[in-house]
Amino acid sequence: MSRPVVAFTRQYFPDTAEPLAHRADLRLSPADEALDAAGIVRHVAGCSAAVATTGCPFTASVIDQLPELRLIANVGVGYNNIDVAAATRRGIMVTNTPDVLTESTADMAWALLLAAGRRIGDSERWLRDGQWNRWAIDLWLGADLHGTTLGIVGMGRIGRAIARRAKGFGMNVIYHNRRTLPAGEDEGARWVDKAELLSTADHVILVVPYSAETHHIIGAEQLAAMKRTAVLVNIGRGGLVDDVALAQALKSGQIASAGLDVFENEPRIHPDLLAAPNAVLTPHIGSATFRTRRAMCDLAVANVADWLDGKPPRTLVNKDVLPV
Ligand code: 8YV
Repeated sequence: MSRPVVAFTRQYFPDTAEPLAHRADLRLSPADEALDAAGIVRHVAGCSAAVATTGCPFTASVIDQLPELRLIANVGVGYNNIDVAAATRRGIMVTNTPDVLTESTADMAWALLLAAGRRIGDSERWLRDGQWNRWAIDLWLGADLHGTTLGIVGMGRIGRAIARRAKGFGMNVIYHNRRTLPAGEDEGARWVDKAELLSTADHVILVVPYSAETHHIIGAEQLAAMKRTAVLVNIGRGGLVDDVALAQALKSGQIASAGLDVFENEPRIHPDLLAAPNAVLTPHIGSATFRTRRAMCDLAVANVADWLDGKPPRTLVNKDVLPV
């Protein structure tokens, strides 16, 4: 009997695929750039499992063109690159990599909040440009974080880890998520509706999954509702924020600054954001630590191994795909 073929749609660590080599044929990614939909169809054709990641589009149409596919193992906790409903209809299992990236992504939210609040980006550029030839009492003044109110949109695992860190900064934490079920109370956070969060938080962090429902949850109207001294951080997905409206709000001083790890059309960044001195921009590196990225790859591969063993993958997203 022929061995199952597992496709890797991106280049991961050189040894990532090794644990599967004795039980499956491996089709490694030919290039380090992202494959588009047509590229994925070509690369994954005939494979029964694919290891994917953010930016690898497994749309309904891609899935329809891959009749042999049984499993998509995403390297990432978010899986908005996959049409899970279409996969489920076709009986394809979808897995993600929760938990292993929670703490490093929460760290990154704080890195961006601190960098944008305390003007690390623009003051560093000024120093490197050789402009540090004077002192003034009001040079590079930034926002206080300690003792202020932090608003977290999305109180899942990463939101809670962010809230835990806020304790050390003596911050008051409010949060909003769809459910009013206790989610952040253990962290001393208080649920408020979105309007209250935007108007009362001194700083706002977005860490909610992206979906049609959360598309542009921050646009011109919401930015206008925020404090003019506020810092906005986005470590969720680019589509949560209307980048054009944000660039405008940064330019007009509607909000003080932003720390962004994700963008609407990444890796293409809106030129007005690139031009905004009061934005700290990072290339989607929320989970990018040595330990975390390894753990994510290991978990994705463990999901494929579970499936090869005939077991339900350990972090299956669409549990309704399993036979009852
Ligand atoms: C990764 C992420 O950077 O987990 C997620 O949802 O967006 C990030 O951790 C990404 O999946 C790797 O491409």
